[in-house]
Amino acid sequence: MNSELERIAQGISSMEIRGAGRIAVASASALRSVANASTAGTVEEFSSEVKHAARRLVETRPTAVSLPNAMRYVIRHGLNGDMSSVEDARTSVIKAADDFIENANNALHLIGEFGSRRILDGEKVLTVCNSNAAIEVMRHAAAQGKDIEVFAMETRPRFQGRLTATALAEAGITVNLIVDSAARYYVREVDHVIVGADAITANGAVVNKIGTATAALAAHEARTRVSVAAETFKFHPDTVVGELVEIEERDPNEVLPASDHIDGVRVRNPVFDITPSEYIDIIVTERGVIPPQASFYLLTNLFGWHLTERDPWEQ
Ligand code: RI2
Repeated sequence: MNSELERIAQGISSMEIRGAGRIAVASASALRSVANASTAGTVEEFSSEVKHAARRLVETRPTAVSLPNAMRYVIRHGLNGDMSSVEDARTSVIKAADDFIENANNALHLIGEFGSRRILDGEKVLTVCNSNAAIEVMRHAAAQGKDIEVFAMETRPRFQGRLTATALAEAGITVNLIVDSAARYYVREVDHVIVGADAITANGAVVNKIGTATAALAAHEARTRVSVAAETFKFHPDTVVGELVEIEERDPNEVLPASDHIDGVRVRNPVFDITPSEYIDIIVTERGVIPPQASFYLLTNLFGWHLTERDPWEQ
């Protein structure tokens, strides 16, 4: 097993590498390393090594579709066409991985640019977890000289809200760290809820860190706008053919350490929840700002010709 592949796969499973965009980029770079280090003697052997690595990565975390979408991109672009030698195939997979990573970085920049136009000077913003895409929007707004104040939900049990608060404070943004259950208390004070996404379905529902749906529901009640910042590789192609998104449930130890075990009590730890499209105003992507109801069209536009194909790592 390639050691860089194993390091990245384990890092994603343990959440040392986390965030839907980051795990996609890290997985693309893992395939790059596999391609680089391969000693395969034939193109077929090389292809099966790359697909095997993709399967290993896809199995690390089930919810964020960014990861399988990154694998689809690298395999479909990298292992396509005429590859007469292992060297051709290697060059092609490395290029596809590099292209995915470059596109992902460019996408974040464009999302920041587009999303920040929706933020007004003096706005107060509520956010959940630690989303690079959502942070990029807020950073762009601040860089344009808009004076914004952010309320960052701490995001139990892993406290990713602290990462967000740190990043925003470093960007010179006024930031308040709040407990998750204070979302409704503050939502009347804020003008805008901005969150990221791990997966967006064909019907425009957004799967994101647990607590997002509660914040969006409170925002809906208070008539506060909800924006989702997400690269197009967060749109879930399988939902067009009727699949449901699997919600990851992690180790109960993250919520209550085994040493604090309470007899007769089962601890549950779902990581994501689903916000229906009715609670979302816009989704900011690198291809533009869309209403959630346009998700189906975006998905068929992005993946339409592949929808009935099996996943490339299963072939
Ligand atoms: P970006 C994270 O998942 C959060 O749910 C966050 O909102 C989402 O990924 C998107 O993050 P986790 O890995 O891709 O913390 O915008 O479970 O960085």
